[in-house]
Amino acid sequence: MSIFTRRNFLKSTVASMAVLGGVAVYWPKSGFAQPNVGMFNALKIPPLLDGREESGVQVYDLTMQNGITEFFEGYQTPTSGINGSYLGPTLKMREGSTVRLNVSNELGEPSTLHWHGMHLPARMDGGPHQVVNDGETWSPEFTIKQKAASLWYHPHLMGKTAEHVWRGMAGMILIEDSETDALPLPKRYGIDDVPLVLQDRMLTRDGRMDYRLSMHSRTMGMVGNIPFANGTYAPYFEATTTKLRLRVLNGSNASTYNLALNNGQSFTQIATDGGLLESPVSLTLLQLAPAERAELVVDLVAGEVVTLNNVTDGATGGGMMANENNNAVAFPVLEIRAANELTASAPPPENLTSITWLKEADAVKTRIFNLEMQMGMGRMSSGGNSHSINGKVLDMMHIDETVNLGDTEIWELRNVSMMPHPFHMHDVQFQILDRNGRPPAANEHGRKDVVMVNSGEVVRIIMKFEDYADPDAPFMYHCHILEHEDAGMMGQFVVV
Ligand SMILES: [Cu+2]
Repeated sequence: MSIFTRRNFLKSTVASMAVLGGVAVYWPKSGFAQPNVGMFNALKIPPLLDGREESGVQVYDLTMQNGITEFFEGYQTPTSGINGSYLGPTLKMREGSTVRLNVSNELGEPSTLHWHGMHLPARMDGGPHQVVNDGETWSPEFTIKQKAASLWYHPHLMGKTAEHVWRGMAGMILIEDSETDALPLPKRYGIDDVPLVLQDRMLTRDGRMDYRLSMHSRTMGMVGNIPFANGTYAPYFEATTTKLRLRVLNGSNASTYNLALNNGQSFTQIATDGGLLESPVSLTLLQLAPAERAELVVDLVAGEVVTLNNVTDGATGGGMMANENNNAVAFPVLEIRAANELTASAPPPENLTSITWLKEADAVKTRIFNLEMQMGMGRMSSGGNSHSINGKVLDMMHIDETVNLGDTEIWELRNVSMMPHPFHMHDVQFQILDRNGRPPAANEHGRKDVVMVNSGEVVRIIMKFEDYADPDAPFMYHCHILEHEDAGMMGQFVVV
């Protein structure tokens, strides 16, 4: 094994094929290619921010800022982050507590911070309507009215979300509750309970991470050729327990990941976007669309090295463009090095939680959302209105849907385009009724705020609108391929 030097780094060829831990690695684009020397950087763990108590409110101070990140030794990459140069702290919150987030903007340009997956008043949501100008501080306050979950936060400025996330602004939010307190799950942050923010980025040969859209990336979404986990390139993690809980977030702009262990062993999914599944689900392959989260428990044997890979086998999607966006490239995501002596962890209990299942019969309305893509060259090159929902691109002055507080509704998502679109809606955690008439897989049978809708698919989701109504402040729904969102593949609903 050779030392990974700046010199052979630069010499590594584009479109190279290498073998890492038995997995062929192929990066089809220009820029840095994968080195063939294994995983050599300790996984960075974002700092945990508990907040400070101020008269019964948990207060978190977050500053959006620019900085320099050295992803590669000797290369200074201009980036943006929250309370740091890249990514942000992991925010720990508790169900029932009231939180205030002081969001200060030192970017030199407007942005926002959106609390993805959070049930909250629309004015506190941090969407495109809650712009934080340079030099200003925005302080939303709300009470956590949902169960334990791994959520996240990221900018959501109209037309700029993709670029701001690409530059590094994102972080995780871990909500805990009395139920998770009582469960024997791994919960020591950074030791056996580890956040894993997966992203891919494209760097130029001088180390810059410019956000530049080609006609292709404008249409398909921006896909990088360098995978990062928590902003770490080629990461390894030294595990000290027989069970490792990974809170995986697909924080990429457009890529879907298909995760599997290199030894072919199964792993256990215990939670989805909005919290615990009712029972653990054993998997050998997990597809994670942009913005989706999954909490996994990986079993380890003392002394072994296991790699979590993005694989091409079994990748799903459908449609002529399904193999875009990293479905067609394999690469290692995280190498897990188990210590020679491991502390024994308890297995995840069979009953993790109970979910109140919404009944189709209780839905007062079904709304249809056609997810579309126009293929005319004129549209594709015209600056981004090739993606739309129900024939419309976002108009921030127009309310697309009006929902009554307390109602249960079914939203029928029809992908009539040629590529998959991960659909996200704000305010609620929904449940998937069916995909093309068939019930969802066991690991999607839980609380969700993002659902992949594959080409040609009809996915029906059901949700209840509770607690918060405001006729003047809309929530958003949109494709979570950030380039599609920025191009207006987004709509607004109000709860009244
Ligand atoms: Cu999309």
